[in-house]
Amino acid sequence: MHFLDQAKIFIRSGSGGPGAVSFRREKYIEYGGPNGGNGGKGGDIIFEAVPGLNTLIDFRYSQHFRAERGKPGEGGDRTGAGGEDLIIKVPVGTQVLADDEERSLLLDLTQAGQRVVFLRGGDGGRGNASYKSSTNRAPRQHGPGWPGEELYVWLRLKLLADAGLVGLPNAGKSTFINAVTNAQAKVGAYAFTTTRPQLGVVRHREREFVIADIPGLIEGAAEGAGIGDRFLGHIERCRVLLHLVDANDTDVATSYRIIREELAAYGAGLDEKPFVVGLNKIDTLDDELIAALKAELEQASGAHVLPLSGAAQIGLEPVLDQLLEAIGPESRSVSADDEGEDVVEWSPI
Ligand SMILES: Nc1nc2c(ncn2[C@@H]2O[C@H](COP(=O)(O)OP(=O)(O)OP(=O)(O)O)[C@@H](O)[C@H]2O)c(=O)[nH]1
Ligand SMILES: [Mg+2]
Repeated sequence: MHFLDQAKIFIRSGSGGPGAVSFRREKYIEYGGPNGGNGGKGGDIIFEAVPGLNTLIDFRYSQHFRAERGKPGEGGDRTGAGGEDLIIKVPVGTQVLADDEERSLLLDLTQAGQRVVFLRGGDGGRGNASYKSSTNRAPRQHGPGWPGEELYVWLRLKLLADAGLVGLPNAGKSTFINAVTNAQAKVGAYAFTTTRPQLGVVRHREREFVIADIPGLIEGAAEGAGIGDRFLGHIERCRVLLHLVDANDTDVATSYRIIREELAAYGAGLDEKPFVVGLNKIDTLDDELIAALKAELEQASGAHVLPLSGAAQIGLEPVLDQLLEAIGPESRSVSADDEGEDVVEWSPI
């Protein structure tokens, strides 16, 4: 697997700094009294969803995240400085899951810019000044600081796209996303050119929506054939699927069915999602053959089939119209600088 859509990480918030034990000592003041300040609060572990990221790959290299501990209190009633928070940046669509059998969902980061304090840093310990009482005027007591929290969690990415592209390898999915969006997906005349999901933003009829291009599926993908079907997790949240069938395949109906069966085998309701079927690469065929293949595919799918060519840019508008209609009036909002198209220089901290 060449893209990483899940990762296990260790996180720890900072412990609080210890309170100080200190007494005021000045030349002409006897019994100056306790003046040890409290320790500082430990840093929090914060998750932030940032746009423009499509993979958790960076978490392969850094897996341990510790926020700073609070500084100790000091004499002169000075409170220790707080430890710095640690902000972990993840792609929009990242879920934080517990490291247990069920992988229960702890946090779902669905909005760009969303920030959540996940583990709070420990409070600082009390300095000896705060223990002063009428009966104990010179306490040597102090608090050690409260410990931070630590946890192993799983990060899982489920991209947030409105429409997802499915099809056999070489069906022309990446060529299509390149034709209708700002994405620059790799295209190749060999199977599994695409090994990591890619998002592109479509601007159509004064609306915007996000399409996800994923690797091709082959028969038996659910059992691990090809590169398996785990990446289908990325289209679980799409509102509509665009199923592309290569018009040059020996039997377009079989090509269609293989994918439908894999979607059903994967589960998660993928085979119940609204879908649009496109007969792709029609630039290579004459009208008569196109009509015949369209009819065959319509019979197999029971759906209206749209002939198109991503490479020759034929029939793209009707496909986008259908996708927009299925997405409905409210597509997920994307701002101009939130296009998620290319790889940005990025590190998780
Ligand atoms: N004639 C023609 N060729 C196309 C068209 N679209 C794609 N191709 C060619 O088909 C081959 C596969 O295209 P890709 O866009 O990489 O296909 P894919 O579905 O993304 O393939 P995988 O990523 O391997 O699953 C490339 O050689 C493309 O140039 C089209 O509309 N017409
Ligand atoms: Mg591709």
